[in-house]
Amino acid sequence: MAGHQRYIRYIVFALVALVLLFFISSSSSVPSAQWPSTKYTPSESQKQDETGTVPQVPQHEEGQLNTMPSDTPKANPNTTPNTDGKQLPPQTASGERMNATFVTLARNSDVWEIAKSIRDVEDRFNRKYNYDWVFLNDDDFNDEFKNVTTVLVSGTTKYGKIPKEHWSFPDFIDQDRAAKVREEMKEKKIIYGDSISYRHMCRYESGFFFRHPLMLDYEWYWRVEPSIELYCDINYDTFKFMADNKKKYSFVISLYEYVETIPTLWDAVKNFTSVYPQHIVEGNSMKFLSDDDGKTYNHCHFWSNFEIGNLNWLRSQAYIDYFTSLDHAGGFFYERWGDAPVHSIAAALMLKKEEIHFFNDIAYYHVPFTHCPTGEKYRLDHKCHCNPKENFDWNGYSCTSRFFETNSMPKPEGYEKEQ
Ligand SMILES: Nc1nc2c(ncn2[C@@H]2O[C@H](COP(=O)(O)OP(=O)(O)O)[C@@H](O)[C@H]2O)c(=O)[nH]1
Ligand SMILES: *[C@@H]1O[C@H](CO)[C@@H](O)[C@H](O)[C@H]1NC(C)=O
Ligand SMILES: *[C@@H]1O[C@H](CO)[C@@H](O)[C@H](O)[C@H]1NC(C)=O
Ligand SMILES: *[C@@H]1O[C@H](CO)[C@@H](O)[C@H](O)[C@H]1NC(C)=O
Ligand SMILES: [Mg+2]
Repeated sequence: MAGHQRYIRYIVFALVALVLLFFISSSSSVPSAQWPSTKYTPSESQKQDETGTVPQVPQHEEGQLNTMPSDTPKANPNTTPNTDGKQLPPQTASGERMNATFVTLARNSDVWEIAKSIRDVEDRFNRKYNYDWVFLNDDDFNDEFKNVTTVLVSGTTKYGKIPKEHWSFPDFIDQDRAAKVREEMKEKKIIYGDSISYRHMCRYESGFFFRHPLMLDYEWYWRVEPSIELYCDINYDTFKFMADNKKKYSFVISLYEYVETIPTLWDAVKNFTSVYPQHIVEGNSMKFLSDDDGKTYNHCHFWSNFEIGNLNWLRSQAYIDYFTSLDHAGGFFYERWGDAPVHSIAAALMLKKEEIHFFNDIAYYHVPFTHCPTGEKYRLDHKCHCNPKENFDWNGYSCTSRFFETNSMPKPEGYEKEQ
């Protein structure tokens, strides 16, 4: 009998010890890991929105059931580190930062799809550079959107609302004519053909995002859309590359535009060039756009859901005159002009051809196309996880071959195998 009681006492004692241990270990998870948190200026590590309020980072509550291992590594005498002579992952890159930001136009409902994009951009690039991220929306961003994106971005996040006059019909647009076009495009099943918001989006990306007050603080931008993927490590500062090599605009995927969305775009461009011949640069990339020296447009464009570019170029008188001229032609509403051909034609005619860069090394996906870098060695060295068979570059619908020819550049080694 006495032995049995002692046995129960042991069990009770063991249970109490276990409960104590549980509370000690779970409360140690409250301070979150500090790696990598170096910011280039401490004052900028605070996240702010336009009104200057600082959203709190959501935290685990004390005593919350947490069966995950603690974030803070503790020395454990019963184990040895398994570093095997290897270095830990590189921390934040040293050196100067460029005057640059990521920029995303999104709705609150895009939160989980942009979260995936941010995760990829951070893992492959920005965790080492901690660049800022500007989010723009025609509506107010909600707390969920701000909370989720704030914790994912390693730099400062900023949230801007688009002024109404940049996201509505200009007064020179005939509403009835625009409505009739949407009806016709719907019948013809043209993608986004009946959408008003998509047209506002294309016009905003064509002519306004770079003039938003939050964007005026920067010289360089990298545009990121929801649901994109990055497939390789990017181990250098792409903004610095642009500056050092005198680049103003860049792309990873190029293709032919749907003709139905831009029937008179080229006419409008020709009207612009005849009024403003001074804005057309010598040594431009006309050969990329036209097979007959400008008479007709071949519909080639750089896909603008990815862009790294120079904001001061977009804010230049030349670009503003170009956008204003196209805007008054009405094609954002009477047709369905996309910001991709609008940006591309501007870059091809108003920049020197050497100022446009093809980032072969940025492996990228936006539905339905993949850019997977040509060259096996590069892919292995940069831990790429894209299937080279899915690379779109040398496909017949891609204009990237034409870009190489325009610039008399040799195509990357091994490209024939990917055609
Ligand atoms: N705030 C806002 N963003 C939009 C709207 N429509 C599209 N976007 C954003 O504009 C970009 C392009 O839209 P998306 O649906 O990806 O078009 P697609 O890539 O051409 O199919 C994405 O970053 C979207 O989040 C809108 O009505 N409001
Ligand atoms: C976002 O964070 C704020 C501040 O911590 C918090 O009050 C709010 O409940 C959070 N909202 C959502 C939707 O997560
Ligand atoms: C960044 O660039 C913008 C636009 O050119 C400029 O107004 C701003 O002063 C620059 N900021 C810094 C810190 O150089
Ligand atoms: C180009 O200009 C001509 C002459 O002013 C005009 O009739 C035509 O509608 C314009 N085309 C476009 C697409 O704006
Ligand atoms: Mg998209």
